[in-house]
Amino acid sequence: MIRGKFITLEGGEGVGKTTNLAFIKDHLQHHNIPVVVTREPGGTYLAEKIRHLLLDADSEDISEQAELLLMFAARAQHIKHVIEPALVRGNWVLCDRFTDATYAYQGGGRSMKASIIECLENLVQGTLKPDLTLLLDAPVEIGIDRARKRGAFDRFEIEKISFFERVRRAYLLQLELHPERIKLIKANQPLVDVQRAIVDTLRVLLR
Ligand code: Z5A
Repeated sequence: MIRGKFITLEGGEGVGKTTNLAFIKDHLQHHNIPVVVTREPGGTYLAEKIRHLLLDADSEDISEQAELLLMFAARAQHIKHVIEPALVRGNWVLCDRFTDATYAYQGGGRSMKASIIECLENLVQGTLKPDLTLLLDAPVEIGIDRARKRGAFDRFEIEKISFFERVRRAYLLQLELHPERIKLIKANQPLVDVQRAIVDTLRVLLR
């Protein structure tokens, strides 16, 4: 059985990850590719419980270390029970956020050291890395404006603009560090143009 491909979608608030996840799934299925769609934090029973704890805006103050460790605890479950088995079955995995989000939010947003994140990445993932990461990028105000129209805010969405500016910069740094894996998609253009850029980028994997 040929191992499936692992595709992740990344970007700040409201850049269109969820919207485009559905589009990519349809596009891959149109090419007769079996796809598993999932998200982080989450994707398994335990990881979804951890997600709930992490996003709860009424939670007690969560320390930066606890937040980071919970992200990786959820990821360990997700890899073991969903991602790795699907790839081994030959399915492609399409995941809404993965470890680049940790570098962006805990590294950039919370200013935690990249070397600590890297340690946990190695521990939890071993050699597993996405084959392709689509980084949807837009000015912070545009994404926040889109996301906040949806109503109630989670524990991340209540952060200040400066937090999201650091997140965006950290994502762009990841792009600089891993240009072979991460591809930039400009998300501040009409959806039809965003999706055209996504299809162009996916062509390499579909060959
Ligand atoms: N997190 C972390 O800190 N560390 C980690 O390691 C991981 C995660 C894995 C999970 O939230 C939170 O966990 C996240 C980071 C943290 N922080 N927050 N907040 P999430 O991923 O579930 O949710 P999110 O980031 O808040 O995503 P979102 O706000 O749902 O945004 P989105 O999925 O990118 O956008 P969307 O829902 O597809 O689109 C938003 C609106 O814009 C919607 O009405 C669309 O119709 C519209 N839209 C989309 N594209 C366009 C274009 N091109 N033009 C116009 N309108 C558009």
